Amino acid sequence: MHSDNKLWPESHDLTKESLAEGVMLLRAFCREDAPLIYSAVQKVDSVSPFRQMIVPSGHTMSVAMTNTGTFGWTTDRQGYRYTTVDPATGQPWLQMPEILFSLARRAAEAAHFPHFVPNSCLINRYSTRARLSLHQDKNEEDYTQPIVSVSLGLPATFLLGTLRRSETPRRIRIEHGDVLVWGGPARLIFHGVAPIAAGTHPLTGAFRINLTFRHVAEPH
Ligand SMILES: O=C(O)CCC(=O)C(=O)O
Ligand SMILES: [Mn+2]
Repeated sequence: MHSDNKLWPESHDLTKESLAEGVMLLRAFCREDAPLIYSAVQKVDSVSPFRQMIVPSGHTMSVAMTNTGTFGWTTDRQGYRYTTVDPATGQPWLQMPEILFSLARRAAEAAHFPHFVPNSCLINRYSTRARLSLHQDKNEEDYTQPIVSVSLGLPATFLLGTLRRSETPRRIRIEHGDVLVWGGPARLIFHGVAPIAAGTHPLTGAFRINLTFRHVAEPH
């Protein structure tokens, strides 16, 4: 009798890969819904267009960003923060489309985080050579909820670090439709994205799109 599946419930499941304690890769989790998710991204872009933001050092990010949800992540020379209004338009960020909210909740649940309530979705658009250097997601001021990271379009090499910046990150290939979830003991891991290789994807063309869902603490 095979007891493997009981001992290692997820190691034989090709679609669910535990990468570290609190880090789960859900391969192809949203591949079928990708066209609908991408339509939602285009709707967000029509309200709050993708823009390349400036970091406090004065550099312009290679990744273009927008947001949907109550809170949107932004940066300028003054620093990183969450806002309820898009600084570029002076209008609130688009309310999070139901398809995105429910996707994030289902993914978190599949990764054993059953109580995720995302109120922020940062959307990253990578063109060729765009990259994201090693960082922690820590502007949320609430680390009890996980991060759900949905990827569409061109593939990427995700840099999966640990809680220490000095440790060399693992290189994980992330493809269209993959969802990566990290939380609990892994909530503050360092991570990043290596430069995107040139290519064309049937859905997103010359881009990689990443949606990062988070729960941001309400201001008090
Ligand atoms: O694009 C990705 O896969 C990661 C994005 C990310 O880490 C972020 O937006 O903070
Ligand atoms: Mn991040």
